[in-house]
Amino acid sequence: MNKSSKHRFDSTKLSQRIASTVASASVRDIHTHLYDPAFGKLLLWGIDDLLVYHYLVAESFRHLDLPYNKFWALTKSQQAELVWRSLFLERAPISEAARGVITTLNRLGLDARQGDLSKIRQWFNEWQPAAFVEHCLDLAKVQTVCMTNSPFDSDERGVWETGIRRHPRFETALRLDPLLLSWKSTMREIRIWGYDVKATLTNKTVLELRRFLRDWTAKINPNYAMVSLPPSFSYPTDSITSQLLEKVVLPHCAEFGLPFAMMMGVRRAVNPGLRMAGDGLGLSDLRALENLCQKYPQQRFLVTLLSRENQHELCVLARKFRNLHVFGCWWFTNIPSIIEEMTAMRLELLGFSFTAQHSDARVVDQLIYKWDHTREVVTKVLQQSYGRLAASGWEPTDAELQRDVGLLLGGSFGDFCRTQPAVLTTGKRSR
Ligand code: RAT
Ligand code: ZN
Repeated sequence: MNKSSKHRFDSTKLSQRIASTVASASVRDIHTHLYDPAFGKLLLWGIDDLLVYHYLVAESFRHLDLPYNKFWALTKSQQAELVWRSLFLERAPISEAARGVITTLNRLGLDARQGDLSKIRQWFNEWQPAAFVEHCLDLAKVQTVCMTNSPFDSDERGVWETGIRRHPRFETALRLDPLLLSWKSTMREIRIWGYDVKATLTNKTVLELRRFLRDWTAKINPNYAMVSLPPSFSYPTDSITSQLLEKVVLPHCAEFGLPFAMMMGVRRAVNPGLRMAGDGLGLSDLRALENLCQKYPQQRFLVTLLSRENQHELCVLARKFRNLHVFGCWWFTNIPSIIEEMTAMRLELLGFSFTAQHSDARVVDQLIYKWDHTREVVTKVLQQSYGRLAASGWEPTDAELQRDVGLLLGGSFGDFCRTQPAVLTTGKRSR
């Protein structure tokens, strides 16, 4: 056998098989800010919500001749009109978030080129929210979405407390940012809700916080607990965040078998005038993550990072710790050029043991573009990777393609969440 000869295969056919597999694969969207229709007005949808998406507001302000507070004083429709004018009429909607609106409108059967928002609004007005949600999920081929559920959000609390009939395609996640990052004010709120907590983490306070988390876990039945963390996060330290993790959150996760998701690297309110659009990013200290993975081998950590410069180090860390699952191209990394490099790198370092993307959708219609755009890039990356593999002598069958793509779009996350903690126990190093 001539060892140097490349395996012969029909690369056009393989590329087509990959494209159609990715296009038809069903997605499990593991992190969004969408709400089950039962949450009423918390569920965002329609053209105005699409246009006032904070990703677009930030971009729009680069062109608007208007102080921030004047913009915020406008109605949602007026704000949407300004965004439409500045990003869609006065220049081409070339950015990822702006193109997203175009993809979405086109897939909904609307002519984005007509320029007239009122016609587009009319079209949306004819929908009932629940039917529209179903339509978007189906168009995006998204089987389930995971919400972000915060006991600290007063609107959301109200809904959970009145009791609701849950939609089967909306899963839940328990968001704990206020508890871990604004302890003093959050502690006061928790006390008002009937838990006997004090500013110092006495035994009693720890027990009461565990009771609080237990109550919310019973109420919402989350897939995982979660927090977003600033670049300054480090572990271990004697900070209250570190202590709360050790004494309250991680023991709670262990008790309920919950993975703990950390979204690392966000700098909140870099420009407060922009409100939700004013957050930035910074490099995370991945030693903190390494220390957590090392110290809690039976705790499963789900991690996504905001800084592009951290991504390679994260992949290497995931090779060392099987209790670490890498997911998504988060927020500022959710742009085609970076998704492409991150997905290629992850495949090369981690095989299929990661989750390629989450949508982070806040408006249900966004599921359409977020997943369409991700599918475009994942297809391209897989065509290159499988192309190389086939040239090396392993051409995948259709069934294998379906299996592997399924892993990237939620299957691998499901496998990770099902791993029994006992399996994750580390062995002691013997040399
Ligand atoms: O992507 C976003 O919409 C951000 O505003 C954040 O919500 C981020 O995804 C987060 O979950 O903290
Ligand atoms: Zn998010």
